[in-house]
Amino acid sequence: MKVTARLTWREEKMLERLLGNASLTLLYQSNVHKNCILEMTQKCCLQGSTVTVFHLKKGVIVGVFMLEDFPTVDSEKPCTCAWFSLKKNNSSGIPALFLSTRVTVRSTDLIIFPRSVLSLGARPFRGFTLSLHDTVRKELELSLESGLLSVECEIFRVDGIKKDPGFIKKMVTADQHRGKLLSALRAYKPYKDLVSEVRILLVGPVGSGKSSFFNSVKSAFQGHLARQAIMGFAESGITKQYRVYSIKDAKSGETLPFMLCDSMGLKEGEEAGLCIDDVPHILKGYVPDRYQFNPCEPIKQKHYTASLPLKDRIHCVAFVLNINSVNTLSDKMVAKLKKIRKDVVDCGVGHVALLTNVKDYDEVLDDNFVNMTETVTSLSQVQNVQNMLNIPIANILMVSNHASERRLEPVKDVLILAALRQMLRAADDAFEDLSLEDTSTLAPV
Ligand SMILES: Nc1nc2c(ncn2[C@@H]2O[C@H](COP(=O)(O)OP(=O)(O)OP(=O)(O)O)[C@@H](O)[C@H]2O)c(=O)[nH]1
Ligand SMILES: [Mg+2]
Repeated sequence: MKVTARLTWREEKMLERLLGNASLTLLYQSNVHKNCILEMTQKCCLQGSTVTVFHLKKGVIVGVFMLEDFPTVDSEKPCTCAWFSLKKNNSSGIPALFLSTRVTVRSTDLIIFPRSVLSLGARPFRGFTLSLHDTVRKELELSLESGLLSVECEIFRVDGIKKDPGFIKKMVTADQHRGKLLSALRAYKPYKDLVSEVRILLVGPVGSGKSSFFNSVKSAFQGHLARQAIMGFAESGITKQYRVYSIKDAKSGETLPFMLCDSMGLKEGEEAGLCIDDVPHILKGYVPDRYQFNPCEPIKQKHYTASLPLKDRIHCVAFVLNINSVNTLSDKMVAKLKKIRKDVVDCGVGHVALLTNVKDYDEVLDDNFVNMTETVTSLSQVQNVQNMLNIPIANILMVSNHASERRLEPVKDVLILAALRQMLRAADDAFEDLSLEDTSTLAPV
């Protein structure tokens, strides 16, 4: 008989993502197979990692992931477990709790320690009941009545997961951080409401990952991979038009209070790539969306005389550099970057450096997801950028864009969203520094 999971497709995908893009296969379901611990263990032991899902009232789901094999009946063993909860219509982050623990299986109970955290009792004709320890209820943000709860239970085999407790802990924590960052960015308001949207300009060498960063930010807010901006490698660069992208939040359907402005890539030579004399015009807001860059013909000053309001100008510039080429940038490229930085500073615009193509991104994040710049692997690149562009370490951000994978990775999302948050902070710092004159809508830049 074919058994269909009660977990919806969407819930299954959320869980798979929580577990680092693993895949789930249903092994046991209490309302189809017997409400019997013996049957449960027979179907689930020796299957590798599992996730046990409890369906409670009002669409609340509580689950526990077990890294090691599901125990056999009448046995007790140490097990790496992670608890989580899912609520209907909540796509941002899953409250999860990591516990390294022990699991005991008896003929009528499945107990996950610390003692009495969970007991699953098969009472004749009454199905399964679940009792959760207060700590678990609190950590999983559950407002359930205490005592025994009737549940339906499903157990899935988890394939494609790293058999490393440290990795599991990181995956679980990453999802929590992702949720927190998303909430913070959704609630973000530019300093003193000086503008309704912060404009962030992405500049950097050809192929450094500017368009990919926009796609990555969009993906994080959409919950699926976005490929709006064209990405790839071409000698003369892929992006030829100036693009001002706004992003919608999939949860609220509303446009977020920032825009990413993608530009043509820089090239070493003269009359190749973005013309650096165009940059001040972009910063001052003169260049319209979809402007076709021409490396041989800079924008003419005389076209623009009137000053534009603050809302139309650029508020933060991100110097986008591939971390692998930071130490080998040619003198000509460095000179172009330095010239742009000077213009940025002269215009009083906030700025950060964004290093892309970071490979060891999940190793370099520590348990608390503190800044990654202290890692030894990227130290020389970070110092180099700091010296080259005179950007403080806190504003040298690192990401691995969603480039060639098929699904979103929570750890990548965390870095991408953290970088975006830092860009907005840099813009706010610059807003705070503006003179009264500058903040008036018609003031000259
Ligand atoms: N692995 C990896 N690949 C990346 C990353 N960022 C970008 N890429 C890849 O690098 C290539 C260039 O990325 P783009 O985003 O098109 O670079 P760009 O700076 O917009 O390039 P131009 O428009 O030509 O200036 C693409 O094939 C991307 O898939 C990253 O962080 N990691
Ligand atoms: Mg591009």
